[in-house]
Amino acid sequence: MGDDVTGSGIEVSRPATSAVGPRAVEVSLRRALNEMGVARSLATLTAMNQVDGFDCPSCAWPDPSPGHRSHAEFCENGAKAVSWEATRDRVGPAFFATHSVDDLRDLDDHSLEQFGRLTEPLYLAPGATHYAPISWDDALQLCAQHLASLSDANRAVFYTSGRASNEAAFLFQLLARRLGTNNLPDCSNMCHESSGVALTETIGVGKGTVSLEDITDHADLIVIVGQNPGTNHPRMLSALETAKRRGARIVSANPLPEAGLVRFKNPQRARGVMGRGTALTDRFLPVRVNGDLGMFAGINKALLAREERAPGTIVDHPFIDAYCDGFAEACEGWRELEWSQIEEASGLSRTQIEEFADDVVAAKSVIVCWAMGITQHRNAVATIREIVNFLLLRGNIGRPGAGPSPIRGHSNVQGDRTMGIWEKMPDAFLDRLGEEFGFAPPRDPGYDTVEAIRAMRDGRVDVFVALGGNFVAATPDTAVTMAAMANCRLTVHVATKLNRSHLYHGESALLLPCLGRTERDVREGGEQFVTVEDSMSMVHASRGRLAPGSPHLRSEVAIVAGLGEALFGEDVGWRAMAGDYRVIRRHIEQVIPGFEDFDERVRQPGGFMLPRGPHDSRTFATATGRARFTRNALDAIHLPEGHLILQTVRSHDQFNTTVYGLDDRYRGIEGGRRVVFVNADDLAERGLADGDSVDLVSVWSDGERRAEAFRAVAYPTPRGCAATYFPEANVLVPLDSTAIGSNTPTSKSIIVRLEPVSVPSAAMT
Ligand SMILES: Nc1nc2c(c(=O)[nH]1)N[C@H]1C(S)=C(S)[C@@H](COP(=O)(O)OP(=O)(O)OC[C@H]3O[C@@H](n4cnc5c(=O)[nH]c(N)nc54)[C@H](O)[C@@H]3O)O[C@H]1N2
Ligand SMILES: Nc1nc2c(c(=O)[nH]1)N[C@H]1C(S)=C(S)[C@@H](COP(=O)(O)OP(=O)(O)OC[C@H]3O[C@@H](n4cnc5c(=O)[nH]c(N)nc54)[C@H](O)[C@@H]3O)O[C@H]1N2
Ligand SMILES: [Mo]
Repeated sequence: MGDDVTGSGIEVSRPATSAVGPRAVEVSLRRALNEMGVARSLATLTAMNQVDGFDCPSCAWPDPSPGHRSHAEFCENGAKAVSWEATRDRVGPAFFATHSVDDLRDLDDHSLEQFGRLTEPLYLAPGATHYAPISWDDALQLCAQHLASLSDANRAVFYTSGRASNEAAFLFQLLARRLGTNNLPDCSNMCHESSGVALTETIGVGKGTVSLEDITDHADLIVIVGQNPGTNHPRMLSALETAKRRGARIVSANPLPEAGLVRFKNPQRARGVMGRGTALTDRFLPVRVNGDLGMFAGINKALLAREERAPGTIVDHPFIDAYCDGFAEACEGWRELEWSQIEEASGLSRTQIEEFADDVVAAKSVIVCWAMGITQHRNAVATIREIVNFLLLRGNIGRPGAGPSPIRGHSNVQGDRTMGIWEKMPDAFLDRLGEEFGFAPPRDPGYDTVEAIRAMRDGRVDVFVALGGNFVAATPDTAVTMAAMANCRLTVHVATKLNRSHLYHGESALLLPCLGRTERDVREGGEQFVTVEDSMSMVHASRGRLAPGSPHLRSEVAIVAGLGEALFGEDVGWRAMAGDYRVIRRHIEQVIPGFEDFDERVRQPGGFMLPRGPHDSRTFATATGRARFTRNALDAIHLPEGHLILQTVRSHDQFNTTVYGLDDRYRGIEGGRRVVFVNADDLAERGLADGDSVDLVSVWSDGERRAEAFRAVAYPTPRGCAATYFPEANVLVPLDSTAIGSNTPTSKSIIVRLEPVSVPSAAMT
C-alpha cells in the first residue's frame, strides 16, 4: 500500500485538553471553501441535518427534534465529509486514459480520493492496464451476465458500506436474495456486530434503546467507554454539555485521555469561544486496552457486595424478579472473582472501581455509551453482556434516562441492517420478503466480511459487488484481502470517488459512479428523497440540493434496480421502484415491522421513531421472553514478554479509510500518520525514546506481520498498551483474529512488538 509519509516531517506537540472551539469552525469553513467554493458551501452547510435538507453523510448521531435545531447543525468533521463529497474536482475518462491501475497503486489513500468525483462508468477488461469508459447499459448487462452464469449463486458476494440509504439497501438485499444468496457482508461486521450479538441475546433487540432526550434531559450518569466522541461524533458533545448543565455526571473509561472527553468549547456559546468551555468528564478511568470486561465485572462485584451488606438498597429486585433471568448465576460468578484478577485485567485499582461504584449508586438513571473501543476485541461480546448486567442490576433499562447506547458509526449503518443487509436475517423476515415479491429467498446463512475474504482467498467467489465502502483498505490482513480480490472474475464498485479497492480488482472490474447525499435525485416519477435511520432509531428523510456532479451519475437505487432488471426483467417491478421511491417504501412497509404508513410518517418534520420494546414497555424478545443476566469468564489477553497490545484508531482528519488530511490536532500530531503512541516507560524499557523510528511486528499463530517505519510518540496511555491509525495498520490484523460470537476483526487488540529501524549503513559512514 502506498505509504503517505515516513516518520520524518511529523511534528508532535502536547495533546489538547479541550475539543472544538473557534479553531474547529475555522477548519470547517476553510475546508468547505477550498473544496466547494462559496455558493456550494452555503447551499450544503445550511441544508445539513435540517428538516428539509440532507442527512450528514458522516456519523449516525441523531438530530435534535425539529424545533430545537440550530442553523448550523453540523460539526467540523461533518463539514469535512460534505466538502469531500461536494468538491468541484472531477476524475473522468481522460485521467484514467493516462494513469494505469499499476501507477495509481503507488499513490497513498489521501491522494487517490483527492482527485475528485468519478463521472462515468468505467470498465477494466481482462488483461487491460487502464480503466476505460463503458455505457451504463453495457456495464449493467456485463455484470448481469457474470451473475447469471454462476454455477451457484453463493459464488457471488454483495458488500454494503453504511452510507447506503434505506431504499438502496432494501433493493440491494432483494437483488442478492432474488439471485439466491445471503452473502451480504457489510461494514457492520467490522463495527458494531458484537453489540448486535450481545444485545439480541440479552435484551432481545440488536440496537440501543435510548433516545437523544434520554441523554440530554434525563440521565443522571452517562458512562462513555471505548469511544472518542470529540472526533467521531462531535455533535454528541453538545448533548453532553446540555446534560452537564442540568447536573448529570460523566464517567469515561479510555486508554487515551481523548480531548473531547475532557472539555468542550461550544462554538455556539460565548463561553465556548471566549472562555474555558464546559468540563465534561467527572471521573476518568485509564482502563487498559481490552480491560473493560474486567472493569464492568469489577463494578458489578462491588455493587453486589454493597447489596449484601445492606440488602434491598442497591439491587433493583422488583425489576429483576419481574423481568429478568439468570441473576443468581451471574452473582455466583461475581462472588468467585478475585479483586486481583479484576485489577490485572482492567489495569485499574479496586479503589478506582469502588469510586466509580459510588457514582453509580448515587444515580437514579444510568446510560452506557460505547463504540469501537469495546466491540473490536476477542472478548467484545462478553464485555457488552457484562455492560447489560451492569444496567440490569439497578433496573437501568426501560425508563427515562437509562439504557444501553451503542453509538453507531456510518450515517445509515443501523438502517441498512433494519432493511435486511445481514448475512443471517431471521426466517420471519425472509418469509415476508418472499411473500411480498413472490419468490423463495435462500435460507442458508451467507458470508460475513471475514468469511467472504476467506471464500475469495480460496477461490470460492467469482463476482464481488460493493455498494460503497473501501473493502480492501477497511478489512483486516490487507495483503490477504488484496490477493483474495484478484481471485474473482469480476469485481464491481458503486462509488463516488476513486479508492484503493478499485485498484485491487478481479480479472475484470467495473466502477459505477453514483450520486451522493448532497445531490438532487430526479427520476421518472419526479424529484426523490431517500430515508435513513440514526443511532437512536429515528427514521427520517434526506434530500440533496446540489446539481449532480456529472450528468452521467445515477442514484444507488437506480443502479441496483438497473442491475435487477438486467438480470430478471420486470419480475418484481424493478423499473417502477427505480422510477418512484414511494413504491420501494410501500414494499418496505409490508416486509419490515415498525414501518406502517412509512411514506406518510417519514414526511413529517423529523421523521418517526421505530418501536424499541425494552425502552417502551420493558418487553424483551429473547429466547425466554425475559432480559438475561449472563456469567462471563474473565480472560485477560496474555502478552508474550516484551509485547504490547496495539489498538487502531481514527485520527481527527479521516473518515474511516478516507484520509482528509495528515493532522490529528487533538492528539498533537501534525504532518503525518505513521505514528505509534506508547507509554514513555515502555519506550524506555526497550531502549527507545520519543522520536525514534520503529517497525510494528504483530505475532499470531500463523506467523508475523510487519508495518514499517512509525515514529514512536511518548503518550499518556497505560503501560503495555499502544495505539496507531487505521487503515495503515490493517496489514497487522490477522484475518483469523476475531471476536468470539460476532467474528468482528480484533482491530483494537493486536499483539505487537516494536523493532527499532536500524540506521542504513550508508548513513553511518
Ligand atoms: N470524523 C469521523 N467520524 C466518524 C468516523 C471517522 O472515521 N471519522 N467513523 C465512523 C464509524 S464507521 C464509527 S464505527 C465510529 C467510531 O467511533 P469510535 O469508536 O470513537 O472510533 P475509534 O477512533 O476507533 O475510537 C475508539 C476509542 O476507543 C478507545 N479504546 C480503544 N481500545 C479500548 C479499550 O479496550 N477500552 C476502552 N474503554 N477504550 C478503548 C480509543 O482510545 C478511542 O478513544 O465513528 C464514526 N464517525
Ligand atoms: N484496523 C481497523 N480497521 C477497521 C476499523 C478500525 O477501527 N480499525 N473500523 C472498522 C469500521 S468501524 C468500519 S465501519 C469499516 C468501514 O468500512 P467501509 O464502510 O468499507 O469503508 P469506508 O472507508 O467508510 O468507505 C469509504 C468509501 O465509500 C465510498 N463512498 C462514500 N460515500 C458514498 C456514497 O454515498 N455512495 C457510495 N456508493 N459510496 C460512497 C467512497 O468511495 C469511499 O472511498 O472499517 C473497519 N475497519
Ligand atoms: Mo463503523
